Amino acid sequence: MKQLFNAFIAIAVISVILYVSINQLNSSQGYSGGNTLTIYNWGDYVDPELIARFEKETGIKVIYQTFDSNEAMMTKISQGGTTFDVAMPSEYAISKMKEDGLLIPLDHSKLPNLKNIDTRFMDLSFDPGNQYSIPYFWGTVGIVYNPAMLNGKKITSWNDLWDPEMKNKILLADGAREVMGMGLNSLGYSLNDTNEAHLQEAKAKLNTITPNVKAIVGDEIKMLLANEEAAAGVVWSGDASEIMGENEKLDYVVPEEGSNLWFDNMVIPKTAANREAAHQFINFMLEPDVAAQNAEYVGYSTPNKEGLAILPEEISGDERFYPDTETTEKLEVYDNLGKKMLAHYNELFLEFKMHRK
Ligand code: N2P
Repeated sequence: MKQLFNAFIAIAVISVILYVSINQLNSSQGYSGGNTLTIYNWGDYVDPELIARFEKETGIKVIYQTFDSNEAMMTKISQGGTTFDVAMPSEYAISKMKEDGLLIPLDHSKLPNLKNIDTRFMDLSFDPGNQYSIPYFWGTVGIVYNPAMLNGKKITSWNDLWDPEMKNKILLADGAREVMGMGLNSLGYSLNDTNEAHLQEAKAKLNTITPNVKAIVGDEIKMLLANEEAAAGVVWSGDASEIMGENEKLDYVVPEEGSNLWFDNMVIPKTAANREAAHQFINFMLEPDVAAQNAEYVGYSTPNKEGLAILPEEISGDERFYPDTETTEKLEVYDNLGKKMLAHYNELFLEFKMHRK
């Protein structure tokens, strides 16, 4: 009996030690649920002043981490290990994360500012009823270019980038869907195409653009283009707007063969430790003045109707970044192609990158 009692005491002591050290580990990494909020967002995708304002208004400490592709973000979240309270995936990633059970349904009663979002961006097919995600930014993929470095030439199509005169003058954003989409669209195929012959044709076509590609880069693409280190770049619209703010010689075009229309929404991953604060943060980002300040800072297009109304006309009236419904209807939203096809797109993109070496 005494032995049993001793064993019981030993187990109890070990459990307490384990519990305390795990908690210490969590809080030393800053990942305890307590009064902290861990946000996982794209690089350069929030005005840091707004994070400071949220911390001041709520007393919640924000831990801010970044990713540079939906694929990297999904891998990290599905591995668990790190607790993220709010993340900002794009639509096809949201659909996949929902499927994989990685998201929690949102409590709309805690998001009264949802009324500020333009209904055009609500209830889209990747998340009916916005059960799991709330609009953050939206935009297109296109080409930012410097006519002064191209003898005044105007770029209008993806195929212009294959022109031998573009030798070593192009930068590409480091995204599998974006680059594969460019290859597919340039051939007249859908950027959601899953036909193997079309995909191989797109990759073979991409290989032929290699001499024109100076580099495939992340967020530094903005600095390189603004500093005229390259004449053209395949970028997300908001990056283009920021670059053009730095260098007025540049222009942005959504290629005539078609391109991508995307939506980045805020979600709460299943592993969130502080769901209450996560809702508080999402609601804060939906305040009209917050949404407007954030849009002005990052250069991306806000889905917040009330926020848009207080932005200067030179921003809200710029059709390159706020295209009307007629224009956006001609663009394609990425479908969730499923695990296998997504992996195949990544593989083909990687092969293209290797081909450059
Ligand atoms: C910001 C990246 C925005 C990603 N640097 C568009 N989905």
